[in-house]
Amino acid sequence: MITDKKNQKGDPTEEREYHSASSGIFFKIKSHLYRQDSPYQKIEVIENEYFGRVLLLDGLVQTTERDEFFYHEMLVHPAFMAHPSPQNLLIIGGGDGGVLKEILRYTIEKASLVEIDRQVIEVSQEYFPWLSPSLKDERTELVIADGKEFIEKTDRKFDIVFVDSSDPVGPSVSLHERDFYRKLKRCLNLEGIVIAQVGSPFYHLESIKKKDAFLKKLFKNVCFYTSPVPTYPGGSWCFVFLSDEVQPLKIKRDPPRGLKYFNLDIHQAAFSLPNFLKDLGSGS
Ligand code: AG3
Repeated sequence: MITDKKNQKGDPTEEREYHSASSGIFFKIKSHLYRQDSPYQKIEVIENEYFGRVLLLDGLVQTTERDEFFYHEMLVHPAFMAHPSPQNLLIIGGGDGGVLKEILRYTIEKASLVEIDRQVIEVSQEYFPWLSPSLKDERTELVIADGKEFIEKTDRKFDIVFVDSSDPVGPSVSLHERDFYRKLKRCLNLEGIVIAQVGSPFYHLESIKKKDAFLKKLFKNVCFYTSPVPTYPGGSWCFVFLSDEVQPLKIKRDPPRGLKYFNLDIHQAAFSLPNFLKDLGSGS
């Protein structure tokens, strides 16, 4: 995992994220809109000619104006296709509001968003206003807390939990560990589903393999799926669908109208995996 310090080197008119020690992505900075250290991480918003506004946490690209829909639609809609009656939803992380925006397209009772860093929410409301109106929706409950501590304490149960973490560095580390998923399972209703982003199939395969090994011991159905996300390492991203009762390809409803990426053909295709992701357990 490439850490923050490397991103600071080089041309001040560019924002760079290293994906390996010798490769990565760069954005020419049209303007620097925000740069501050919160108690948890460095938060930056830049303006780029092509991608529009770009949000970075500790130097890692989280979302951009131009390509946010790939990630947010693909984190949310697959689970909504499969769950029989999704009413109570939990988002761990996701302070920018993008996941919430997609959830609120459905008729639901309540969506609770648990974000550790209040400043991420405030910055997103100011600089990504198209993502964050969802934060003010009457079905939304905002909780400023550590995601792991929240699930340790709560006795509430949810139909779907979305883990919209950053990479396993900084404040997100615990959200990638076995213990977190073990505790998360206790917060699920009978037909509950957990969806989590698990990284780049190309750059983070070892960490995906480790997750696969412990997740298989916790959930009956451990189904990885992928989607393009142009600005994330490798351009293709991996998610996991976890459930004891629900299977991802048994479709229960149509997607909402107006999506830019997701449809039922994409849903079907996303769970078809390349060989190197298919048999994670067998090779090593
Ligand atoms: N959360 C996942 C971001 C992972 C990006 N990793 C990276 N650039 N190395 C995104 C939050 C959007 N709501």
